[in-house]
Formats: sequence, C-alpha cells, structure tokens
Amino acid sequence: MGALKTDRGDDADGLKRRARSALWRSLSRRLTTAEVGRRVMYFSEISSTMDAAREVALGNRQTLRLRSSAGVSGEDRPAPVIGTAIFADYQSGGRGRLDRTWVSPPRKSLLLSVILEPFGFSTALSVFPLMTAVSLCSALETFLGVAPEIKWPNDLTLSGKKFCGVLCRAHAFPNRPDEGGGTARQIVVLGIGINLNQRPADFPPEIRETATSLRIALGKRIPRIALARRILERIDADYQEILREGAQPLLRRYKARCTSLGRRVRVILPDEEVIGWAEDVAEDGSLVLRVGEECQVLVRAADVVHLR
Ligand code: BT5
Repeated sequence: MGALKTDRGDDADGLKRRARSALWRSLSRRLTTAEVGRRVMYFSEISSTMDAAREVALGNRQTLRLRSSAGVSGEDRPAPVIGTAIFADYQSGGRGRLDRTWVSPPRKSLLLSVILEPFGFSTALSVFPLMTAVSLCSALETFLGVAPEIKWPNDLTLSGKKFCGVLCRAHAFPNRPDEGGGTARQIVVLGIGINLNQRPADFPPEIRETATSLRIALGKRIPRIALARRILERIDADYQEILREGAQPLLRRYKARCTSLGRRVRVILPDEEVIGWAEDVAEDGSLVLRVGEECQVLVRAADVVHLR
C-alpha cells in the first residue's frame, strides 16, 4: 500500500518526521542549562551523530545536508556550535570505540552527540568519557529510579548486561585569524547510545546475550524526549562543576559507581591480555591495575571483563 497523502501532497511519513523534528527542537527551549543543548539538531536518519557533530564544529553546513539522507532540522541562520546536541532516530553507521559498530533499530534508542569546548581546562580530556557515564547514571536514577553500574571506562550495565555505550572524540581546530590565529581550539564531542525500548528480538544475535534495554529491565516504555532533557541537564551540571572545581568531585562519584573497582579483571589490549586487580582510577581516567605483588600498571584504553 502506498504512503498516505494529505491535501498538501505531503506523505504521512514526512508529516510524522516533521512533527518529531519540531518536538526534538523544542527541547532546547525547555532546558535550564548554561551551555548544553543551547542548540538542538535532529535527524531522522544519519550516518552517525559523531559525523554530524564534526561537521557542525567545522561549520560545514553543506556537507551536513548531504550526509543526512532525511529529516535534517538545522536552521539557516548562524547558530551556536558549542553546546549543540545532535539527536538521531537512526544511524546507518553508528560507531563504538576502536571502529566497532553500535547497532540500533529506528526510534528505539537515544542516540546523541554533544559538542563542548572546555576552554582553559587543565585536566586531561580523557575525564570526559567518565563524566558522561556519571551524568547518565545520575539522570537515569532520578528520572527512572534505576541504578546502573559503570564498567570501566564507561559502559553502563544492568545485571551485567550493557544498555549504554559512550564514545568521546576530541578535535583540534586552528583558530581563525580574527581569533588571533595560533593555538588550536579543542572541541570534545560526547557520543551516547542508550538502548531504551528494544525488545530482545531487536538485538542482532551476536549481542542478544550481552545487551539489554531499559524497557527490558524496567518492564515499561521509556519516553525518549523527556529522558533526553534530564540527560542534557545532568551533563551540563557535571560539566559546569568540572570547569569550576576540577575533576576531583566528579571522579569521586565515578569511583563510587564503578563496579570494576576492587575486582579481578581481564584487561583486553590491542595485542595482549592482562589479568589483575582493578585498584583505582587515576586523575586522567586511567585504570590502575595491580598485576602481582610488585607491579602496578596504568591502563588508558582497553576493554575490561569482570572475573569472579
Ligand atoms: C561503545 O563502544 O559502547 C560506544 C557506543 C557509542 C554509540 C553512540 S550512539 C551516538 C554516537 N554516534 C555514534 O556513531 N556513536 C555514538 P564499544 O565499547 O566499542 O562497544 C561496541 C560494542 O558493543 C560492539 O562491538 C558490540 O559488541 C556491542 N554493541 C553494539 N551495539 C550495541 C547495543 N545497541 N547495545 C549493547 N551492546 C552493543
């Protein structure tokens, strides 16, 4: 059956898409944040919100339109870049860390990227993935009453199954001549994928045993836009705190939620695996791993498996 047509010749899908776009964009008006979500962009389908974030940061409006196969809702007037939150209903090339894929059927997840510019920030940018994990946990706890666990560095799990992943990218851009040239601007993009309303059959077989969604865990449908609002507000609050006070308070909250700490873990590095005790998280977010009596190792980027 063909798509329904309205008097104005719009098809029903197009109308729904525009209605969703208007809803997502109205989010920025309801936010009480200092920076995060000052501008909200929505795509019904895109390769990856991380690609869109990069193009926004570069100011490439044209590329952005070409990349989006449908439903871009950017504006034509200049808009703020920093604080932009980009949402998508579906990603054709959703990415995880190390070029792995992030899969999600249309409109079942929260898929977003947030652009920040931590100007004058002296702590390592590598704390931002940890900050994101903490912000997500706090938002989920207050909004849904659920207490996710953080598996180092930033997988969110419920009963050991992953329902949320975080991918952060830093981009350095040369200053424009009118900004004095010289020193590069550092932009950080937080990428967040949360499984909200998937049922078990929505996951591909290869992750069906290891993945879950909030709907599966809580037995109820999760409203995407309302949750998105809580998340942006929480990220903003934690981000402002980091800029004001440094990362220490945030790191304390991270350690309290990180279930990898105090456990025996297998750390999977690109070309080796190490077993040890996860003792601590360093100031830059590295995992402090004790291997044997004498040896402590700092692990910056890896996958961790919890052992009994
Ligand atoms: C992550 O990578 O967990 C980071 C995922 C970030 C996704 C967001 S969505 C918005 C933004 N735009 C993007 O393109 N990405 C970000 P990693 O730790 O490498 O985990 C990837 C692995 O998780 C995959 O290799 C699968 O095994 C598994 N996986 C893939 N999709 C999943 C899902 N929906 N739920 C649970 N596990 C999944």
